[in-house]
Amino acid sequence: EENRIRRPELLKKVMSAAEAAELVKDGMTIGTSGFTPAGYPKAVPLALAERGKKEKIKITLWTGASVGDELDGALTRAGVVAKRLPYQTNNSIRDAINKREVEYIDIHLSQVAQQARYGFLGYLDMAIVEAVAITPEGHLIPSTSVGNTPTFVKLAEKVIVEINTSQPLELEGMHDIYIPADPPKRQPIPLTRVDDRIGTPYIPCDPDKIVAIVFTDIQDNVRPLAPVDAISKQMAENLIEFFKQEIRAGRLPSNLLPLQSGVGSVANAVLAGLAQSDFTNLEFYSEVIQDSVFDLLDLGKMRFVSGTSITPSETGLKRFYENIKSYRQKIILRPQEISNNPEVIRRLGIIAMNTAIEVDIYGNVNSTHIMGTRMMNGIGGSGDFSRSAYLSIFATPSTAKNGAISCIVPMVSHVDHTEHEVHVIVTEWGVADLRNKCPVERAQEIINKCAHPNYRPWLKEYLDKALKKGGHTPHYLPEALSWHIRFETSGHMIPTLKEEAALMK
Ligand code: 0RQ
Repeated sequence: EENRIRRPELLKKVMSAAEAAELVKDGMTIGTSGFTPAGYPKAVPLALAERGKKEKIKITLWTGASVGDELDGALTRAGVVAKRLPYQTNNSIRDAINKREVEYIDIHLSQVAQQARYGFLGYLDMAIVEAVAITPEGHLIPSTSVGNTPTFVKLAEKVIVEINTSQPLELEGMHDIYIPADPPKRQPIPLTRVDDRIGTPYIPCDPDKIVAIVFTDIQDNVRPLAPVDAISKQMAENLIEFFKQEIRAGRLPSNLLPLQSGVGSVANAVLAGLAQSDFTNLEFYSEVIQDSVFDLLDLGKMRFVSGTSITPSETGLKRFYENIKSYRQKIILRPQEISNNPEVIRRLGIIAMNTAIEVDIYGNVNSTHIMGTRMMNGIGGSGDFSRSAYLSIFATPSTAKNGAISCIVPMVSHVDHTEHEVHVIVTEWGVADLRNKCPVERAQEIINKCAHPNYRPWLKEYLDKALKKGGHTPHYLPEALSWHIRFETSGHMIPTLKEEAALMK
């Protein structure tokens, strides 16, 4: 215990998870550690969920990003979560959000901490955070993610610390904690290279705020990674070919620029593709660090990695723990306010690669809403990166649901990233370069390069109808969302021959 709690007076705050959960009161707002099932508190939320099954207790929950089932899942199923922000991926909470049993606020990940400090989100009663150790000063050593923890600890009236002994002490020293001052006193963030350290290796914490310390050894509930399928592999190849063209054209250096990549299989496939390519000396300035980043490091192709969370698969996590001494030389974990900071992203010239649910012919991107209404995961960091990136790339398979859905549509049913900040679209069919093109040129480029051949004639027909209506960004409004409506009523986006014949009558 002394190894983990280095301030002796705090030893008397050690208690069971159930005792700590009693400190949570109905109506509280609670900020937790955790970012993409890494470094989130586990034992206290599970105990709180048990309490929630027996008594009425509702909280507002702020996290870093998605967290494990012990937190989002168990608390939602016990009816404890009244309101939640930001990104989430847990099935229970997603269902509750779409039934509007949980109020959900989807904000850019870089903005959560500053909006909390500015007072936009209300009062923060308590922070519940995972740590690997507490320093003699009472400061906290985070575990596999940093997320919003520094600001939550700063703002919260009370802090519960979960010391997770499954998280190795060797994590100490990997973090770089920096909280910008608030306007009008804000200064430039002094980060000019991916590997710069600008803060402290611990999260500053007033030890008097610590009301409970709970020991646990529940591991991060990491998610399995789907194997790279043929479509993702083809998208990765298309993108790598595009990078090579950009180098030949003198628009990118031979080791590219610092890369950001979102979560999920496509993002992982792109990085896996880079591992097989001949690029070297790559840099990574992103939020999540997935398995393929460890491949790139092991192969000596990646020079340095900066992120806010280690998000590998189960085997990836094992590999990280086993080789932590060498990985920690090349990885820095930062608060998400810094990993995703638009000022830094613009300065470093990041190549941002994120995933779309659907894209329209003019380049607007929907990353969050299925059929325009049902929340998937949230915007995550994609907006932080895409709007400020040197090159902003969105990838999506050209179709979903076995071809019944075209991911290239006449008009997106929800907009997260506008035509103004989307530079490049990639599907398994090709790469649409939208830079320096007016809307109609963009539409032609996207239809010809990215749409599935089965849908190209339909998209062309739509564009022709739209062009007859005229305008700078032509639309034929009676049919702009007709593909979505058709999918909802008949299970596919384009009419079958029979339906088409009926339409003709
Ligand atoms: O659903 O599994 O039920 O079939 O959407 O799609 O292809 O498995 O892709 O897992 O990479 O997720 C955008 C959601 C993609 C993710 C999104 C259905 C499809 C499937 C998932 P099923 P895939 P992925 C990083 C930065 C947020 C923004 C971002 C995401 C399911 O990448 O949340 O990048 N991004 N943030 O069938 C209806 C369509 C569809 C569709 C796919 N057009 N219509 N359903 N699906 N396209 C995150 C952080 O910042 C932490």
